Amino acid sequence: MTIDGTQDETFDFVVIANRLPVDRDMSTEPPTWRTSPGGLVTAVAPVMQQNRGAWVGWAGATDQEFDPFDLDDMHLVPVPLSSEEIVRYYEGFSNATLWPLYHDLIVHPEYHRTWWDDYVRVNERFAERAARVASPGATVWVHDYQLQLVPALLREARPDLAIGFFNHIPFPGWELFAQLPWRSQVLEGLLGADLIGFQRAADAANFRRAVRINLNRSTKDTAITVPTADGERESHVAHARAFPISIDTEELDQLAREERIVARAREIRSELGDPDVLMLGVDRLDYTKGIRHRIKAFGELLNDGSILPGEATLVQIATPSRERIEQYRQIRDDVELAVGRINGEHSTLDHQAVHYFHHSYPRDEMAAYYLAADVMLVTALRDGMNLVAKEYVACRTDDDGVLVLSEFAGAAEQLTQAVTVNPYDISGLKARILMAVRMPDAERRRRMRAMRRKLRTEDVRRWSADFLGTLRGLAAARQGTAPAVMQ
Ligand code: GDG
Repeated sequence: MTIDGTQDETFDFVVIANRLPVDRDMSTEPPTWRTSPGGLVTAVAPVMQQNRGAWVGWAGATDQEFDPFDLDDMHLVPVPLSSEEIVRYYEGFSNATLWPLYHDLIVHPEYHRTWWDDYVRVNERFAERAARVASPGATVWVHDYQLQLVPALLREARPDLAIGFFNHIPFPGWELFAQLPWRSQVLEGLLGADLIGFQRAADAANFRRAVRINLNRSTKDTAITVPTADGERESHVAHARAFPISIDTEELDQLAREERIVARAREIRSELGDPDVLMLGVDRLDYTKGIRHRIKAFGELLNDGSILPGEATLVQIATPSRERIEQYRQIRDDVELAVGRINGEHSTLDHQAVHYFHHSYPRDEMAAYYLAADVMLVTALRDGMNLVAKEYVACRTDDDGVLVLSEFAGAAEQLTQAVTVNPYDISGLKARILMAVRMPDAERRRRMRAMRRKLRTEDVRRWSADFLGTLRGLAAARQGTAPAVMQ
């Protein structure tokens, strides 16, 4: 039922994610909704349009209830969250417990029972909304670590559904995951799905191992047999395997070929004083991204004279993120201190060593930066995939440019021609940055061409088609029917 008491419409395809792909524009009277495009929208929009899909998620405003509405061929179902739930479920359990725990404990995860209680409550609310809008036998795709309990809650309410879950971030090894006081509830929550997707095969293997150790269940290849809650009979078989996410390669390639983007790329270089080498970092300002490590390496290269002052400039775009969480304030301070130090020591009136921007840019501007940069630095300490690495490659329509890529980012498994680095090894990082800066033209092009070939076929549409095709096949096998065709 909606707020005004009318019956909910139902849909054959339902996406559930923490956030709806919209922002509320408060400058108009009355306020209106604007779509906020992101990777997930691109991935699921074609399926949404062909199957009349719905998207269940938080609308971004606290303590407010909204009725479902249609926007850009999508039916959006807002889930209300109170400001207290945002503190405990989102900033707390999702981003100060699960995020650091799933990213190798780069900072200490905090475990609070009140946060967990709200995580459970909010997951129940998402599952309940989704159960109401899903048609009989619908395909439901749940996204990310904020909603790990939703698959089991949904299965309990609606055993007729085909339920998929995709984890966008890493899944830690048992030795780390074991810390979580609610580890078995989280595993059971995920096992409600028919298909649990991860970025890397290693993440899926970590999950299956946790299931074996913690729940004492056997696994066979990707399959895990899940009993019903009373343990009496077999409920279903869940499969856990890798589906590495990608980007809309074609769209970025086209964008980067537009004359205005090419001209803007030239303009960026000239505004920066036409450095011989332009290095670029683009990240949410997050402690997982290794921003401090890359700045430290760059500073040392200038200190020891390996890179001459005036030879290279580093542009670091650090998009504001999760600013109410203490560790995010800390990383911001650390990065800004490091940038200030390097600039104090190495900048001159006509050459600045590091240009640091703490704001976000329109997509066109990002494409121009990618096209302008000779060396792209992706030095994450741990990252599920890292789409920035793939976007850089997609924008290099000139087959030039060098990608320096952390071996701890999922993207390193697909972009094998990148210059890979262990960002914890500052000497090694310096050597690899120098290698990128001095790489001969022919080698740069050979590597870039190979990476571009890969992304041309392995794009985000292929990713969602693979995931949803596999999910429909598994659900059909469970129900003993032929797989329904998802357009
Ligand atoms: C999570 C996982 C996984 C950044 N600044 C601006 C801007 N961006 C865009 C980038 C890119 C996206 O944000 C960031 O994606 P990443 O993959 O790099 O990282 P997370 O945000 O941590 O994403 C990650 C991803 O989920 C998908 O599964 O790859 O591992 O952590 O698309 O371009 N876009 C614009 N202006 C900015 O200033 N327009």
